[in-house]
Amino acid sequence: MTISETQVAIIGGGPSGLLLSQLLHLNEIDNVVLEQRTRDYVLSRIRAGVLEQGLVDLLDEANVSQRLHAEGEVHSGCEIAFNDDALRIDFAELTGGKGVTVYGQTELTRDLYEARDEMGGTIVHEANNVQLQDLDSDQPSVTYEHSGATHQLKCQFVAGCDGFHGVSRSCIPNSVRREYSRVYPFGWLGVLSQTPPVAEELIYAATSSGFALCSLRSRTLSRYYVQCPLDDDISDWPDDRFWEELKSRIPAAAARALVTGASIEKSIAPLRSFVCEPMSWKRLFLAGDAAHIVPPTGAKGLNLAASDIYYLSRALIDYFNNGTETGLGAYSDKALDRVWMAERFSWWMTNLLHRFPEHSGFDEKMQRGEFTYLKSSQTAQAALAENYVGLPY
Ligand code: FAS
Ligand code: PHB
Repeated sequence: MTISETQVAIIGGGPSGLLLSQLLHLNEIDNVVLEQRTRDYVLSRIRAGVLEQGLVDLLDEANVSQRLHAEGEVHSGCEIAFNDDALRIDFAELTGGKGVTVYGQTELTRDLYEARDEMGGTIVHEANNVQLQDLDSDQPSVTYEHSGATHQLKCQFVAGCDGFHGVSRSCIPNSVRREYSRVYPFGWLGVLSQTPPVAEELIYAATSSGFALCSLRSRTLSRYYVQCPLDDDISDWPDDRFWEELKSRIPAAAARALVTGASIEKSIAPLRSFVCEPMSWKRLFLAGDAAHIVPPTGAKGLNLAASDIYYLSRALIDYFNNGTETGLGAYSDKALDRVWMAERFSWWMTNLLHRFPEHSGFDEKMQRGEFTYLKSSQTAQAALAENYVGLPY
């Protein structure tokens, strides 16, 4: 077994782990990222597309936002359509000038990898059988297998950035860990197509046959979603069927303007709300999807990972550079306050816009009433807007 040492062992080379690694390195805190997959595999995943200003600011701080500013699109509003009715939510007017930036998580992850390479960061890909040891001591470590050998990485802290299916969360003892979960009775079928976006801004559409979302990655690359049954498979959705279903769910003008094309990526994602409390235990700190999951309706998943990393990076910098443990002790409560507000918003948007199989006529009337109230009230629109652009860190 080889033995090496670092200050912070980061499990997971997705956006959470990479952003934390970059911020710590910029503050001269030694760290190693252990990622179970290859870099190509990580970069092949198509996920989020909407960045809150807080995340953009953090990427500026991490010195990885050059391409984001050159290629990302700042959006000052979006459309919410409800069957034959529609409403534009004017983020800028309702939040004193705030907006969101549309830029793919895949590109953000690529930018982070390139920045880590430029700084000589240590990222171990295909790190298998990662195991966290002695978290309740002042000498924790992580063991893993790589290139046919077993390795031990001694550290002072472990950051669990290994996503929902990672190993870190379960290292918090069952007697300590509390989990809250809701699984939604449908999924999102997502398609990426090399076609011009159907509209300048995102369109969230609710119809009696289900939800649809028109999003984008650039002026020539579009991202679309339709709600689908949980037991559907992408083989049930040839491109022609997808495009016809999308057209039937979006406003007529958008359906007429829609440019269809071959899908270059197609996947079905399940929807769930999930939170693990606490988000830290002894020398282990969870961040991002390792600690929480939101349905993508509110575009909060990646953005919540960002606020976790904002709090955790500052706490670790304070510990190593200023000798204070206050931030580490407060991390879980601080992060969870913002997590639960984003969970609420994502749950609310999902309940407003989706067709639930078990819904009664009354439930559908409640959805219609919610939309009619939203359309009639600047206050209600401002509440949606301030959550969508991102609550303060
Ligand atoms: P990630 O899951 O991105 O990264 C965790 C990393 O840890 C992965 O690279 C994984 O390989 C690695 N890992 C796992 N187990 C490990 C182990 N044992 N050892 C070492 N490494 C390990 N959010 C939105 O805002 N909008 C969306 O539209 C959206 N769509 C999504 C679609 C899908 C299918 C999924 C799964 C998520 C989606 N999300 C979306 C949420 C997503 O963007 C996450 O919030 C974001 O990836 C969080 O980043 P991380 O916390 O880094 O977790
Ligand atoms: C996306 O572009 O992938 C996207 C945008 C907004 C969402 C979810 C996904 O709410």
